[in-house]
Amino acid sequence: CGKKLCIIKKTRYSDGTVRLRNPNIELMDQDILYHLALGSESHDLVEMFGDVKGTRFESVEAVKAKVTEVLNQLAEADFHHCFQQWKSHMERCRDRQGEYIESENVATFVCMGGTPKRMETFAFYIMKEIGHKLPTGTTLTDISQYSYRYSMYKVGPVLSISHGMGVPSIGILLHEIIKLMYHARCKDPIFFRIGTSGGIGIEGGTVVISEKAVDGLGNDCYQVPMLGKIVKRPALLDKRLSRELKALAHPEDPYETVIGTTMCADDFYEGQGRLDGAFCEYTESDKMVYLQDLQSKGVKNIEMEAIPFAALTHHAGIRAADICVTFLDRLKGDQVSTPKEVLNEWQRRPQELVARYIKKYLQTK
Ligand code: R2B
Ligand code: URA
Repeated sequence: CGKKLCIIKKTRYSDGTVRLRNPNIELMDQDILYHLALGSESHDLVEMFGDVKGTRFESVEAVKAKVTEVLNQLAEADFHHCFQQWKSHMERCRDRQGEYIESENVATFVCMGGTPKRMETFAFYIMKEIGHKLPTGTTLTDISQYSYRYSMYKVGPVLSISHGMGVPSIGILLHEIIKLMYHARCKDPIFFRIGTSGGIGIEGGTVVISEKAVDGLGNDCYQVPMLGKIVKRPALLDKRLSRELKALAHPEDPYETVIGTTMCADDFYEGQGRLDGAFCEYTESDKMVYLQDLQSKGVKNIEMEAIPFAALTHHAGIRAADICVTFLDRLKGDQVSTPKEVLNEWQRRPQELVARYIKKYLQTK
């Protein structure tokens, strides 16, 4: 618990906004979020993403005046608490070149999934679910359309973003989205990956909430070669968030929702033990031994992004959950042969669970 507090202190300001673990960023004149087609100077990221309702102070003096006013209104007993708040405000003022925003925004929900289409569909769906109204005369547009890399939609406190396929693609996106959270001063962000996967010993259409991520060698950390050496970062997901999501599965849902370990592969074919790639140098029985071994270790599904998703969000002190539907049972085959319409319906299942979470969260705030 002490360790958790320490990570939160390292990664959060006292108001819940993200503190970057990279001292270089605040020394830069501007930070270009290249793959999102956004920049900290070219765009007003606070205005676009911060959902800030509150007072904007343009100088340290203005903050001081406000704090003095508040202090004057406070009883002696509150002084210590207020002083601590003021200190952290001042710290942020220095960090952010004298500009301070008193923010009152609710949490930001960052939902990511593989394809631009799925994330566009999710954006429209969540808009209906949370009853969000776009300003008159506007439509939902892809904020990152000119990056030609990822798609991003914003629906009130929800961001719906595509991450592409595989570890490097989601890794790049996570760096830029975590920096976006910092620049935009988003409070208490929660990240969800709503994805697809291959199940192990479970029926197609089952929803798997990952409690743990392992790579193809069984390691539960993200290993990144940096400056010629391997750096390992623990791939940890938020256990409480997984349990909260599981509790939102309805008994009347026409499918199962389970919690388990997720294996993150670096390839769809040989990396997941398939027999139907362009190459295959093992037998069907080798494949079955491998998959059954995974199953005995509690692996419920195989996908391609869980490790960097878990590790980078954890490193940033951001609560995160990976929720994937399974498209097939890998103990029964390799080809995804279920009709497209059925797969489309299955893909909505993790979205429904996340929508239930967001709705519940917003209702209790
Ligand atoms: C699931 O599906 C994709 C491969 O088809 C990959 O992005 C993943 O994790
Ligand atoms: N995505 C994967 O990575 N594997 C599958 O088997 C299905 C979807």
